[in-house]
Amino acid sequence: MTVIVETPVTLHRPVKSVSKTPQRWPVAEVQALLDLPLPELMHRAQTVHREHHDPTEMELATLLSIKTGGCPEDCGYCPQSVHYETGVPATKMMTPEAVREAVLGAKAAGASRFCMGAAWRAPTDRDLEKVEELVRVVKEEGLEACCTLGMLTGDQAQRLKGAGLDYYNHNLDTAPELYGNVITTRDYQDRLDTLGHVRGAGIHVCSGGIVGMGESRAGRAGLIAQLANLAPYPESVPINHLVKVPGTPLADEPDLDPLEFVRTVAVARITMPNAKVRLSAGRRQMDESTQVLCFLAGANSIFYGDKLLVTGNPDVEADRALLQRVGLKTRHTFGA
Ligand code: SAM
Ligand code: DTB
Ligand code: SF4
Repeated sequence: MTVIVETPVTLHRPVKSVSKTPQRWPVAEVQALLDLPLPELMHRAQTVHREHHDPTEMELATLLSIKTGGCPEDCGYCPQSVHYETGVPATKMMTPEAVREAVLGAKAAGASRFCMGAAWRAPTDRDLEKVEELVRVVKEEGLEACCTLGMLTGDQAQRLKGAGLDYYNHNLDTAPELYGNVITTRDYQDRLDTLGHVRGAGIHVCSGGIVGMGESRAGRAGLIAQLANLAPYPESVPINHLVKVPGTPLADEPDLDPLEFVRTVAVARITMPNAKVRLSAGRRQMDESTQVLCFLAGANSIFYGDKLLVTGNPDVEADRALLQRVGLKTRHTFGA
């Protein structure tokens, strides 16, 4: 029997549970973790981290926007939506030659994963053919390949798997009950359906969300519980801090207490012990001490390179210095 989780009126369709077994992480339990005194929460997160990972290793993933702007979706955080005046011009898709150059640069700088993002609601089959070629370029250069292209059909996911794609990024972004406040052009179940197609094709799942969009702790608990209750949970979990882009509806969102962000990372680590937890967007706006607290809370992956998709990321030199100061090894230094 499929369990239907109660959903608010803002959703177009009810969100089906992805598993027939009892939920591993009830939202109340996730919220109880978020509410722990910070020393207790950090101790638990570090214990889980050490049991499942080398806490001195950091994964470096580089992002490239292969098709920027002009997106028909209305995601309230996104500078690439046509619905908002953000000054981001729409571009054509990058050529395989230009992508290879970017891949070589990322490889030389020490990245191990290369993630290509496109501002689409969903790729057409013609788009997908071109992306398959780009995935092959990444694989030829020996990096792990990840794509984030919007919604996929099962057949499209199979085709990407055939091209050698290792990971597909598709974020749940927020708790189901908050989704309709942020995006109206698709619903939560669309996201879950795509994740199902990706999983079904044998591609590793990369799925996370955004913190700092005005949600309460309960909202953050709802997001983490959804991710942790996917069966299996994602191999890769990006925790983005909202980047407030002028022109987007969330541009004037009040600042989130940085410790709330750290708590969210810690709870992602505890509830998804084997996953790579990525401290994703928002590092440019975050002080280095907060980033280090995130590493201590179990974040073991970062986006590496001066740009995310359209907004800035810390300079490569600054990141190298930070990793060295903390004593973290990257694939370059641990030689995997
Ligand atoms: N169009 C595809 C999609 O939405 O699935 C792929 C690209 S989209 C830019 C990938 C993710 O970037 C979003 O799901 C969201 O989590 C993140 N993102 C976009 N704008 C952001 C912002 N201003 N701050 C933080 N994260 C953001
Ligand atoms: C993810 O979770 N974060 C990345 C990646 N997946 C594609 C995107 C962050 C985008 C930040 C705003 C921008 O530069 O567009
Ligand atoms: Fe489009 Fe993705 Fe931005 Fe939403 S997050 S507007 S789907 S590019």
